[in-house]
Amino acid sequence: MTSAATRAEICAIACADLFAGDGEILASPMGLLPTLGARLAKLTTEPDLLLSDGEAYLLADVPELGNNSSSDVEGWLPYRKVFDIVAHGRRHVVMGANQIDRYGNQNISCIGAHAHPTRQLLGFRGAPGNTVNHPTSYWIPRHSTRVFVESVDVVSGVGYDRARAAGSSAQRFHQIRRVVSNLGVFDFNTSDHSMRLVSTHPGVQQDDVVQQTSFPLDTRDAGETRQPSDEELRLLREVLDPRGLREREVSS
Ligand code: F8G
Repeated sequence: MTSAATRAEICAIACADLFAGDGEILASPMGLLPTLGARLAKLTTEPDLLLSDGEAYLLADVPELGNNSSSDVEGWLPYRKVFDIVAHGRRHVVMGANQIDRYGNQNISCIGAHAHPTRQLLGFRGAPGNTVNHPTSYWIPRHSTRVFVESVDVVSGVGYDRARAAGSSAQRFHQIRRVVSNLGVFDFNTSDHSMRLVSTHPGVQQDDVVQQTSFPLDTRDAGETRQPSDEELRLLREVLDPRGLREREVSS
């Protein structure tokens, strides 16, 4: 009898489902759980996904998390080449966010005023180009009102309101697919493209999510995040992450 899925495993499944229907594109998961999800998707529903080692090599196989040394390299993809793929749009990136707001504006740049930040973070990185060129999703390992804010301090990834204000060229390829946090799954399929709750993870109450979110959430059609199949659990536990690194990122 397979033991029940942990919260980390539910998050890994939700991250794998981000790539549903993507086909033969470059998957660029940033972080442990998104990487685990992309590799699980490749082994199950999305065999045509192109995976990299997160630095400069395309992988021919699907290695265990944290063990790229054993993988077969099938191509070289330095950053300058990634920009070509970004511009062509055949990519789905899963980024993180120090802050994200109700229209999907993301901040990984700094906290406070850009001219005099109280905290310098990663910087804009590829966030602006990603969000106006191809599908973008977000992974938030610690859902809180500090992250899900009324308004981000600095916009790195562009949200639906700003894409709309910038006009059709900014909107044409703009698509924030989903946000996965340790509490639930969210999208922007509402009339004004504000964030809505798609599902809460098993054991999470909708009120938990509402309390940990600084802006109103549409929760009307929310369900429960799906459970992994026995085969998906086997792949997670025995093939992709036998050392259980996933449990360090998300506690149950
Ligand atoms: C806060 C907050 C908050 C943090 N409110 N304070 C404080 C108040 C916290 C700490 C301090 C630090 C295509 C492409 C690219 C490339 C390509 C082109 C990308 C070339 C590659 C390179 C490039 C972008 C990819 C991501 C980011 C992934 C994360 C973070 C994190 C943790 C969010 C999980 N709200 N928040 N503080 N990158 N990483 O109290 O204060 O600030 O806090 O796509 O790059 O250029 O383009 O963030 O911060 O997606 O998401 O790791 O920065 O580690 O340590 O938590 O404690 O020190 O006082 P973090 P953290 P203090 S795509």
